[in-house]
Amino acid sequence: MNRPLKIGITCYPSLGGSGVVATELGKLLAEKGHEIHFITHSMPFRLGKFHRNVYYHEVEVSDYYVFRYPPYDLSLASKMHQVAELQQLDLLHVHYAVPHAICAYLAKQMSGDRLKVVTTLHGTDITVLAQDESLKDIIRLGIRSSDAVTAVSADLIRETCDLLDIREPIHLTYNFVDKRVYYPRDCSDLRGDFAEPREKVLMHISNFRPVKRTCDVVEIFAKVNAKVPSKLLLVGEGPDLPKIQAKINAMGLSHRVHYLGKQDDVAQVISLADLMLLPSEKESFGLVALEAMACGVPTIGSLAGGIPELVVNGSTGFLSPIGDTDSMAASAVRLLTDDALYANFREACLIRARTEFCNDRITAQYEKIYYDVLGIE
Ligand code: GMT
Repeated sequence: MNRPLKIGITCYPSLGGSGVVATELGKLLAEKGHEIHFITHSMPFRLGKFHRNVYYHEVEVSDYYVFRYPPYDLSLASKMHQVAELQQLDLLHVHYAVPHAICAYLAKQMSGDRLKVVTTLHGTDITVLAQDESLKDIIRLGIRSSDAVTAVSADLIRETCDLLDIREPIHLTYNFVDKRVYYPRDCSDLRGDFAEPREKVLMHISNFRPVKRTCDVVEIFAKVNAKVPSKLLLVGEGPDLPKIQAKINAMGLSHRVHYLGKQDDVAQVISLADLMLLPSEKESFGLVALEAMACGVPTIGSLAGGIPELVVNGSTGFLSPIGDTDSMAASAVRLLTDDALYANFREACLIRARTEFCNDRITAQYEKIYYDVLGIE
């Protein structure tokens, strides 16, 4: 057994799949005996109670009067360096190329080459930001100056290499779910709060940004509901939510939709659903489809980004071209009206989540990357 490591983790600590993955990874590594130092502007929302071997260092931004824009990136880089020195960190594992990989690069310049940097790409840093010519070079620097780079899907690796002309290897490290948390929960009591026994429950969870195509969620739901009496549970909040609410009202569906807002206990909420809807325009991975899979809930989604690497079309869900709501609705109706088919999909979901995307497997992959960059056999 190799020696335990001292690891600094930086992520976006508020809601979002990347923050969830970074926080859960930190907690799992801490359980394995590593010392984890979160270096973020606020407490990662999934950190919750006290955990042995987990520490939190808050980045405070100077509001010195000459600053028109308080320099968060410089404060973060300085904090990374300070924590690295004080705690004798072995490495920084940053989630997102900008600004985190750049801040880690600066911290390494201050601390010296003994401090290694591992960067995980989650998607929007590449699929959205790297499209912006003014940011391309700095994202490329963040990636090239890291000692190791990982990405959450093969599709994201391909897009990163194409867009940024990256030749260095990028490790494929899929996202994971903790099998102790994500499993089918008994929701028989709770389900009655949202749906009649004869009704099916469709669910969408996101930050309601345009990339999620939440209008398609409503379209799919309307088409399904016309054939199979159903309820739609919308979880999360974001810029497109008012538009969606207006659409739902205009379509006369408001009595069939429940808005659950932001929810912490996602495994419990997902267990209420029969199907997860994920018709995104872009999705480097689609963590919510994995969370649903682990709870035995198949996904109806789009053939976007990394979704097909996660959802096996025709086995753990059905995928259709982006925007093809007719096809997505038809697939949903097929699954909801064939009990034997649905049972097969549910079983396939549980097996796939437990084998391919289980926390033990992915955590071990990250540990190997850490030991490799540190030159520890
Ligand atoms: O999807 C979002 O808008 C949030 C974003 C994030 O920063 O958490 O999600 C990205 O990272 C997740 C974790 O790796 C992935 O599951 C999401 O697919 C990815 N989002 C996009 O690619 C749009």
